[in-house]
Amino acid sequence: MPDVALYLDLASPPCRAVYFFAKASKIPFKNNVVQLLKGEHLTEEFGKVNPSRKVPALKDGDFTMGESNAIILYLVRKFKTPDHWYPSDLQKRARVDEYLAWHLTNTRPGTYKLFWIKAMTPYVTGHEVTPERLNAALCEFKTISTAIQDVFLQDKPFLVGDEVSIADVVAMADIGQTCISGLDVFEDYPKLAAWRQRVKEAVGVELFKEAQEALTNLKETQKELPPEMKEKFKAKLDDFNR
Ligand SMILES: N[C@@H](CCC(=O)N[C@@H](CS)C(=O)NCC(=O)O)C(=O)O
Repeated sequence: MPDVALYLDLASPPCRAVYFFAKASKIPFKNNVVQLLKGEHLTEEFGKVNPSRKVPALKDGDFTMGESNAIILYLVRKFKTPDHWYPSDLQKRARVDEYLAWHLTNTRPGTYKLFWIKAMTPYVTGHEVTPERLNAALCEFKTISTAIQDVFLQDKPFLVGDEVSIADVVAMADIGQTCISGLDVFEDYPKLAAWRQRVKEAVGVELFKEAQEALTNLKETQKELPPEMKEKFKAKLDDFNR
C-alpha cells in the first residue's frame, strides 16, 4: 500500500493537475475519490484531511495538506521526479514559479467563472446564463488565452522551454475544463492547440481520456444535484453575478 493518499475528484481542474502529474511521473499513491457534487468533501472525515474542505488534498502518514500547486511541489521533492518537471536551473525554475503564480490569479479564476456561469447555471437555477453575462466571461477568458499563448508559450514547445513541466500540466488541467461548457477555446489559438497536443503526448493520451470521462460523468451528476448542494451553489453563482 503506498504511503501517499490523494483525495481527488477528477472533474476538478486542480485535482486533475495533481493526478496528471502524479500518474505521468509514476508516483505511487492511493486514490481516494471525493465527489464534490455529492458533497463528499463536506464530511467530518474529510475535514480532518483538509479543514478547508477543498480538493485536492494529500495525506502522507500523519501529514496532511491541501492546495494543488503545493501538493505537486511536495510530490516533486518527496519523489525526486525527473528534472524537466520542475527544473533545478535557477531561471527555468523561476519561469515555472512565475507561471504558477500567474495561473492562480488569471487562468484559474477565468476558467472557474466560465464553468460556473455557463455549465452550472442551468442545473442550479433552471435557466441559461444571459448572453451578456456569458460574453463578458468569454472576453475575460480570451485575454487570458492570449496571454498564455503570446506571453508564456510564445514559439516554444512548452510553457517554459523544450520540455514539459508542471506549469504545462497545471495550465492544461484548467483550460481543459472549458470544454464542458461546450466551448472550444483552442479554435482561435493555433499555437495553443498544438501545445495541447504536445502536452497530451508528454503526459499520456490515456490520462486525458480518463479526465474526459470524469467530465462526462460530471454532466450526469449535474442533472441530479442534491437540494442542499443546489442551495450552496446558488450562493456561489450569486458571487459571480455580482
Ligand atoms: N487553490 C486550491 C483550490 C481548491 C478548490 O477550490 N477546489 C474546489 C474544486 S475545483 C473545491 O474543493 N471546492 C469545494 C467547495 O468550495 O466547497 C487548489 O489549487 O487546490
